[in-house]
Amino acid sequence: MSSRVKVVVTGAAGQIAYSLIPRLVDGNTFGDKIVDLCLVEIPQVVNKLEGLVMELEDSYFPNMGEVTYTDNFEEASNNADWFLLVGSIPRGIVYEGKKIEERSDLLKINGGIFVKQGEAIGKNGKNDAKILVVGNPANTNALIGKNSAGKESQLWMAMTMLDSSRAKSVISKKTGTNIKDVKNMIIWGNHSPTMYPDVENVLIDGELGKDVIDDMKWVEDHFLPTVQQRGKAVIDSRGASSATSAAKAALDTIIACENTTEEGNSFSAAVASDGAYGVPEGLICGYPLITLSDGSVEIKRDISMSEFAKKKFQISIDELESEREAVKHLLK
Ligand code: NAX
Repeated sequence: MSSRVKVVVTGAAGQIAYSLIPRLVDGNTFGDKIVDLCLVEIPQVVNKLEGLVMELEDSYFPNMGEVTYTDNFEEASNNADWFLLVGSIPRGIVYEGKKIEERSDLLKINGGIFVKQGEAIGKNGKNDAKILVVGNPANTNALIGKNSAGKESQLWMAMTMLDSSRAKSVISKKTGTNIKDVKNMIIWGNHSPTMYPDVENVLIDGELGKDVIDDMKWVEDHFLPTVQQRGKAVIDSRGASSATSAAKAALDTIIACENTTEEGNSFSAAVASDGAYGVPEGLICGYPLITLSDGSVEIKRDISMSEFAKKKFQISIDELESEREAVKHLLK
């Protein structure tokens, strides 16, 4: 295995990136590897990255390799192992004279960005590059990027780890279990309020959630809405979207991909469906994933779902299909 890893981060001057970037080089996320960073921003703010690079240099990170910044994604993508695509245009901002409120506008604008980034990754990224899309709408951005990259050996993921961590936290509080003993927390579907956090298959101190939590009223009235709406609750309180928890979730996704998954556990991310669990092929859908000892990442296929779970999951699959329909002109 290489002792160096090159990581490209977009949206590098944003709030998630400020929490994320230092921890990529702190010796935990990539272990002993030397981490070369290439930070990418749009031309209007790229110069701000000079200050961030100064701070990184001033922070004493023995695992930090070369650090560069640019507004040229194509150049940045050259020979990279990991791409953390955090940058996207958020809802609510004025873009080319128009306030972006609708999900369809968001899909359109960000879609264009992900076509170009996908092409560059397919052409210049390592053959076994891993790509984690954080920028929303994450699943559909990843769909567009993967389609434009056109390289099956690269692994495209959209981040649902934050949803999984949020769900673990709610379960840990409900059951009085340490969060480290809450495992196999699957997020099915889209990273949106339609996601289905699987309370039946989660392992709580080694026991199945459906045996420990025998309280469907709590599941329907508290658990599901709390997890599904947590992003909004943070925005309502902070006046800004989740940043430090999103950064931690991105790091946890990398760690999960870089290390073999322990027996019985899984981690959450959305990847392209090959028809698994009845999801239409190609949709980037939240699944339980496992990393094998050879480093490959696969969908875990032995999860059984109740009729209740299947119904909830279908709502999210339908939403993913309608998002795919909205961007079909961007798909090759
Ligand atoms: P910020 O607005 O603080 O930062 C975004 C940065 O991306 C800006 O500096 C902007 O200039 C840059 N950017 C935009 N287009 C770019 C491009 N084409 N190339 C490079 N950089 C570009 O947002 P932040 O709070 O950091 O959030 C980033 C994204 O994460 C948003 O789309 C947000 O919705 C999404 N989130 C996703 C989460 C998930 O679990 N998947 C949770 C947290 C967050 O809501």
